[in-house]
Order: sequence, then C-alpha cells, then structure tokens
Amino acid sequence: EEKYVPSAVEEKWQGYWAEHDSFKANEDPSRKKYYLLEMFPYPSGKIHMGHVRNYSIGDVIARFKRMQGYNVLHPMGWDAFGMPAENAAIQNKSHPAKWTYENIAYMRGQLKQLGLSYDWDRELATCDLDYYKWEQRIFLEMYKKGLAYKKSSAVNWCPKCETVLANEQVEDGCCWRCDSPVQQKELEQWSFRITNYAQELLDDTYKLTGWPERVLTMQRNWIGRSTGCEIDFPLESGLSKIKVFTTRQDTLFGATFMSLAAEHPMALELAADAQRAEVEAFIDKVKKTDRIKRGAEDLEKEGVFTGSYCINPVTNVKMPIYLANFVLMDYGTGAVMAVPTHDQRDFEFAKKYDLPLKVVIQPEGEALDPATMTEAYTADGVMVNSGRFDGMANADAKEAIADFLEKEGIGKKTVNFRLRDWGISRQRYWGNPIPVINCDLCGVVAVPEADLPVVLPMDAEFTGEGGNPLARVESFTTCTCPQCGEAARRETDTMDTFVQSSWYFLRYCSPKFTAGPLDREKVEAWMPVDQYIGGIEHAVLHLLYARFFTKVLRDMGYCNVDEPFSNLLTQGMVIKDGAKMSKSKGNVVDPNALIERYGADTARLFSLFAAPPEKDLDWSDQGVDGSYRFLNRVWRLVYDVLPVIGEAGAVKPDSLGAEAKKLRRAVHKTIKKVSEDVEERFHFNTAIAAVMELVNAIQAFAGKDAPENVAVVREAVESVVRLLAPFVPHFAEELWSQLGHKTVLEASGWPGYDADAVVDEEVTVVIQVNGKLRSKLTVAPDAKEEEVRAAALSDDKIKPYLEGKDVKKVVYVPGKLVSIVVA
Ligand code: ANZ
Ligand code: ZN
Repeated sequence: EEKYVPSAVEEKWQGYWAEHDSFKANEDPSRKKYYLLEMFPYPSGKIHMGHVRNYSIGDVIARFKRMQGYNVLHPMGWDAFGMPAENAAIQNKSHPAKWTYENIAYMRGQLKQLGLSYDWDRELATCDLDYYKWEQRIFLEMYKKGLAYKKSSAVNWCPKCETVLANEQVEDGCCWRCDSPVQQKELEQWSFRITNYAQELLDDTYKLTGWPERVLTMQRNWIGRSTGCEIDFPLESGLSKIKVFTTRQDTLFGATFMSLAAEHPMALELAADAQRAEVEAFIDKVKKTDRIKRGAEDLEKEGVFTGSYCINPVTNVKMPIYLANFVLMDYGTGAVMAVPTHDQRDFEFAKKYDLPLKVVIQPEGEALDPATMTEAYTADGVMVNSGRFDGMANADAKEAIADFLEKEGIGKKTVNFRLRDWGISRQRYWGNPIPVINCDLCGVVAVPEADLPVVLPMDAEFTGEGGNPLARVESFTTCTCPQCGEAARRETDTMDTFVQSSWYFLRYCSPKFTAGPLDREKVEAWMPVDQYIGGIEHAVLHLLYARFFTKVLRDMGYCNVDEPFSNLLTQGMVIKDGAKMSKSKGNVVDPNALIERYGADTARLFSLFAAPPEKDLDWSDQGVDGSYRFLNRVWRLVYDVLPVIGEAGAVKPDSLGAEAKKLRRAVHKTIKKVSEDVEERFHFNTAIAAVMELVNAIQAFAGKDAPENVAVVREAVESVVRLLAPFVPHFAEELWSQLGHKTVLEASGWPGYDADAVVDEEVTVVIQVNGKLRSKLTVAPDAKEEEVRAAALSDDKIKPYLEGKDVKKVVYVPGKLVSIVVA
C-alpha cells in the first residue's frame, strides 16, 4: 500500500502543470470566459497566512470554473513600488530594485509551492519599466484632458524625513516612522480630478449587486453627496459677502453667527485692528493641527472673533464673524452659518463664547427654551420663529426655503461632495516618475511622447538623509525644456502606488502588448473581472481609485466597461489566540513551516475548511492536524478499493440493491451540495464537510467488494476525488491518475449530478396516540430520530390529542411508527 507523501506528490504535479501550461488562459471562442483575480501582493519579503488564505480561496474558484469548462484568466503580479523598499535599501545599504526583485523571486517560489493555478506568462511587476512606462502615457493623456493637474495644497509634512505623509501615516500628530511632530505645509502637488466622476462613482454603486453591502456603504459615505443650498450673507460693511454651504437651509432663521475656516481668504481682511494679533495667532495655531483632528467630532471647539459682522439675509440680524477650528477650507465654501440650537458643534461653540441662541424647530408638542437647552436639537419638528414658514414641517420648509432663496437671488440649490481630488505626488524615489519638466520660463511642460519613458535612474543613493533621493540624482534632474530649449529641471515627484494598482487588472488582459497600455480587443474579451478577492482594508481607496481609472480609460477609448469588478469578496483575517497574526503579537504561523510539515494541500484545506471566506479564520493546530488526517483517510480509501474497482463499467441504477442505491444517492446529493456551496455561496467549509460525510458513507458501505457494486463504489470514490480537486489539487491529481485518468483539470472534470439519483426515497410512518392511529408522515428512510419525533409531535392532526395532556412517552420504530403515550 502506497503511503501519502505530500512533498513528492506536490512536486510531481507542480512539474506536470508547468510542463503542460495547464493554467494558460485559453481564449477558445466557443467557451465562456471567467476572470478571477485576487488583489496582488506587495513584495514585502515572504508570504504570510493571510496571503495563503486569500489565494487559496481564489484558487478554488479558478479551478472550479476551469473544471466546469470556462476559459479562466487567473493572473498574478506584484504591487512593487513603495516606501518599504526604500527603507530597506537605507537599512541594508542596498538598492530598492534589488530588494524588490529578490523578494519577488522568493515569493513567486512560495506561491508556486502552494500549487496556485496562475497563468505565470502574464505576471507583471509594477516597477517593471514595461509597466510603468504605460502609466506615464496614461498620466499625460489625463494631463491633456485636465484630469491631472498641479495645485498648491496643505499636506502633512514630516520635517525630519522631509516627506509628505498620507493621513494614515500620521499617528497622534506624529510621523509613523520617526515620531517627529507632523506639520501642515503648503506644497505644489499633482492631483487627479476624481471629483469629476463623483456622481457616476456614486450612481454606479447601485449597479454593483455582487459587492458586499458594507463596502458599498463605505464607498458612498466616502463620496459623501450632500444636497443643500449656497447662501450669501452680506457683510455689515456692504462691501462684500460670505457664501456658505448648508444642508439645513430650514434653520436659516436661527443662524446667529458665522464661522469661517482659518484658511478662508477673507479671514485676515475681516480682522479689525483690535483683533488682528489674536486672529493671526489663531490662524497659525489651526494650520498646525492636522486635518484628521480638525474633522474629528470630539475636537475641543475653539475660535476667535474677527471683529466684523455680516447680516442674516432673512432676519436682517447682525451676526458676529468668527474663525473656528472645526471649519475646514476644503469642504463646501469654507464658511458655515452657525445655528447653535440645531447643530451640536455650533452649540458647543456658542456656549463657550457666549453667543446668542434662537430656536427655529420645535419638537411636536414641546417648547424648547434656549436658556435651558443642554444640547442642540437635531431631529425633525415644526418651524417656529421663521416668518412665513412657521407651522410647516421642517422637511417641507427645506424645499420651500430653497425655492424662496432662489427666487430672491439670495442663494441657490447645490450638491456637494465630500470626495476630494486624489493627491498623487510622493517625494520618494521608488515610484513611477511623473513625466513632466519644470521650466522657469514655460512652467510645467509635459515630456513629449517621443521622449517617453522617463526611466527611473538606478544610480540614486540611499543615505537615510531626509528628502527625495531622486532629487539628488543630477543626471536625472538636469534637462532642457522641450518647449523653449532652456535649461530646466525634471519633476522628481513620483506617483502614489495606488496609481499602479488602479489599472493592473486591465493590463493583465494583454500584459505583453507593445503598442499601448492596453489591447482593446483583449480587454473587451476578458473584462470585467468576474470575481475579485481581497481584504476589507481596501474597501474605500483602492477600489474607488480602480473604479475611477476604469472610467477614465473608458472615456479615453481604452476599454468598454463602466465597472471593473462585477463581484467582490472580502475575506476575513487569520487570527490566532484571538488576535490578528502579527510579529508584535508573536502569534505568527509561517506558511513555509506548515508546508514543510504537512504539505501545501493540508495548508490549503485547513484555511478553506476552518471558516467561510468572509469570516475571520481562527488558527488551530488541531484543525491543521485534522485536515491532514482526513487526506490520509481518503488516500487509504482510494488505495483500498483500487484493486476491486479497476474493471468497473457504468452504473446501472435500476439494478442496485437498497444499500448501494443509498450510497449512490449520497454521492449525487454531495455533488449537488458541493457545486452549490462553491458556486453560489463560496461556502467552502460546508462543501468540504459534505465531502467528509460522503467519505464516511463510502467507508461504512458494507458491499464495497461485491461485484455488483463496484461501479457504484468507483463512481463514489471518483466523485470524492473530483470534488476535492479545487481544494487539494495535487492530492486529487495523484489519486485521479491512480484511478486511471489523465488530469482532473479537464473541462469535463467537474462532476454533474443525476437528478433522479438525488430524489429522496420516502417511507410512510404512522403516528399513534395511546395506541390509536391518528396520522401519517412521509420521511426519508434514514431520517434522524429527533426530527421524526418532532414532526410527529407538531403534526396538525396530532396536536389536538396532546392539548392539555402530559406526553409520557414517545417511541420511534424507524421507518414505521411513532407511538405517543399521553395522560
Ligand atoms: C447650517 C446648519 C444647521 C448645518 C444645522 C447643519 C445643521 P454634510 O451633511 O456633511 O454635507 N459645514 C459646511 N461646510 C463646512 C466646512 N467647510 N467645515 C465644517 N462644517 C461645514 O454637512 C453639511 C453641514 O456641515 C452644513 O450644514 C454646515 O452646517 C456644515 F442645524 O449649515 B450646516
Ligand atoms: Zn521652457
């Protein structure tokens, strides 16, 4: 008897697949396509259990679809630019490219060891010149269309690292890397005009029926569409006016003061002489606070009076103008009409600075008194103190006041988005150079197409000193202006790595195309991605940027899809001892060690069996062991029956005995269940559990050796192997070949079920109460005792006999009788 040796089996079949190009994406026009994609990894060094899980989930679906006969596209690549490579270079006195490509080589080997069914011919790394040069082309097209532009904006700046920090890189107001206090700094930054697509990005979330609702909600909130009004408040001086954005024009009569952002262009000119010093100090202070804090709800409200007033256009009341720390310049108009009675922030502010309160919405049947209010009243109610609008429901007054403002020329209805343009400039070396030249005479000049690509120079030095190493490479920065021919300086900002991950899934359709970024014909054939799989941490940014890019590329004529990902699966984390696996927690399980000890198939099986994909997976050593034992059990079963089932022909359903029929029913029911669990729900755990039950049933089948049953046994065992193939592919291939076949991946590899065979056989069970026949049930012959008893006791005809009585005894004679004794 052959022993199961995972390493031997896995090496053999990985070799076979490579030799036969088994996972090459077929483009057979007679078949349907299926594009399966997992979010590509950052080449950080080695894969972790989260990767194993993510890619195992994807691989099941890819292999399943392949066995069903689809043309499957299942590519893999590397999100290879980014900061860690640069940090590692500084630490190891090496080069980011060397570090990155070494990591890729190592991790590629690890993925191959897991037996993942990738079309490696399509592999790409975003730091390959062959990839990023096309991105430069796309950038310039966006620049020409006004979708890429340069603007001065406030950024988080670490003075020690001399670099811009993303919001996520600011921890408690300090740099995540060196812990220096972060400053706010005005910098010229390149941005993508994603706001042009805000409405479409929002509308299309309603078409994404294959996405988790939670992710869609996060995207909608991030886009943050608000409808309201812009309203003009004249200055008391009459010289100018302040425009506010409000979603609550129904509260206009209750606006008692004005709050401006510290950066508001009118802030300084409004400051009266007596207030100027205080105002300037306040502006300074606010500008140093980071944006996240300023937007936070629990921010301590602070402000300063400018000394100037404006006029409420409907009440003509004088409103003092303040600067307030919670008003942001980059939302709405940077000015807020403050209604302390109905907005909590304004309430806190008014209490602190002793500003007037006026109630304009009353809860039904109650009278709010400003003198005793302890918080703002933000719910709906009836309009009061609002002139002709008194007595209306405030929801109706919203409409009525908006119409009134438009008619009077005081304001107009507007829509506002929370979404900001996407700042893509990074002052870093290891990224895609933004292909422009800065000329003193001509300003920003695009690198001419003929001069593309702008190649990232390899001779940069990584000293760990602050600033962008790219800016210190003279041969790179020195250039002549393409427009005027004078000496100029090449742009040294590189693009955010989110840019590369915004279109890699499109490039996979034609990864070697040399005439442009995308081969439209191929893109049309493969896109959209039928199933995308990745972590919930990408719910907002990556997915939103990828959707934006797809629309931009569509509008440029590169592709014909509106949305890149038809279905999205966000897998849960891998946790151990109740916490996410991480170095700091010391609870990391190394996939290498696992594979060495048990083999890749066990690693895959465990990570698929222990939890449904969206749930967190709780690591358990016993669970791994159990998966390994199960594989050994199947192995032995197959080898046990091999000698007898060799010559078996087709099953003849009508000639089977009762027990054989029962086994066959179990086989076909399992095929049905596994197909549905995999296809519709990705409930791999219950699918595997069903196969385990089937294995038990086969083992328990007494007639294994009887000649009249060999066909049934063969069908049963072969079904087990085929159903397991997407999960434990090497293992299944080996057994499949032992069973005398070629490869289980073939188009016909996935078994269908016989509809006749899954129909339950039924038996009639009579129900007696105190010995008298009262009703009948039809149940499966192998129905569980508890179920039959419960069904009998809740039977409509039986219930009246039980009413008000004590059930003393219930006896079940399997397949025949339920006898109930009452008193
Ligand atoms: C008056 C008012 C009365 C408001 C009231 C709310 C409640 P959303 O829904 O998020 O769009 N606002 C406007 N611009 C702002 C800025 N730059 N910084 C901080 N806050 C700003 O929020 C819109 C509301 O946020 C606006 O409606 C405005 O306050 C405030 F009982 O106007 B409201
Ligand atoms: Zn010039």
